[in-house]
Amino acid sequence: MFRGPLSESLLKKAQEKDLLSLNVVDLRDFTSDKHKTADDSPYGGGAGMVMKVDVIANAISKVKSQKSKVLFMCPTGKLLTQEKSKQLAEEKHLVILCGHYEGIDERVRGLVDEEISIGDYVLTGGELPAMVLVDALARHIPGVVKEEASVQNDSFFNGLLDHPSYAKPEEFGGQKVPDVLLSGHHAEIEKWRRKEVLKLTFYRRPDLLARAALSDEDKKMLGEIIQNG
Ligand code: 4G1
Repeated sequence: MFRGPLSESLLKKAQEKDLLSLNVVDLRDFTSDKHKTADDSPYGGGAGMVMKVDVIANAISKVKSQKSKVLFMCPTGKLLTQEKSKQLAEEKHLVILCGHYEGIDERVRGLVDEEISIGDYVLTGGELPAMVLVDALARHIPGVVKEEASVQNDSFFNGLLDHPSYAKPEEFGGQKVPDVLLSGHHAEIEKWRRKEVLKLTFYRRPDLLARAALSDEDKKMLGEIIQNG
């Protein structure tokens, strides 16, 4: 579940360039019995198994150092945001704990610095959420994304959605590329894009717009958008 995302694309290149180093740790290597038992049935009975706190404590203590921050991917965590991914990219060393299939002993919470969730849906494990977190934070490490402007201009850099983009052909299925984009008029293009950003965010994600820092020019454009329906 880790090899795929980590050995492709930007994350692969980031590791090759030593901008980022990742180690996958198998909890079974931190068990103490010959069967390598990492889970057990819950006290009080019931279905499912519980990941053992002693195994996890052993693993964390061996993997972490003074400079580590220990994260736990779990549904009870705080929702991952762009802001949080940026913060975590500043950390020297992260240890990311993931559950799999089952619950985890409640006392594990005391072993971690922060609990993080990527959203409200049931998953089979925290592995993919961990990869989502790594992907989001890697983009903030200088050199990982080729063009710095690409990180800065990204949707969500300013908390809004992205403007629409077009490439050849000029017409597809009766849909034409907006004239302004073919005009070569840079200032007009920027103005059009900003208006599209505001329009799209207003209609699709008004919650984002409510929290965004808007300029006077933005507010004027929004007024026009709302007036024109
Ligand atoms: C109750 C979702 C349980 C799931 C409520 C987002 C989900 C880790 C995440 C579950 C997980 C909801 C995440 C659920 C996750 C133990 C192993 C927990 C998998 C597990 C909404 C199963 N972001 N889920 N429980 O999915 O780890 O980080």
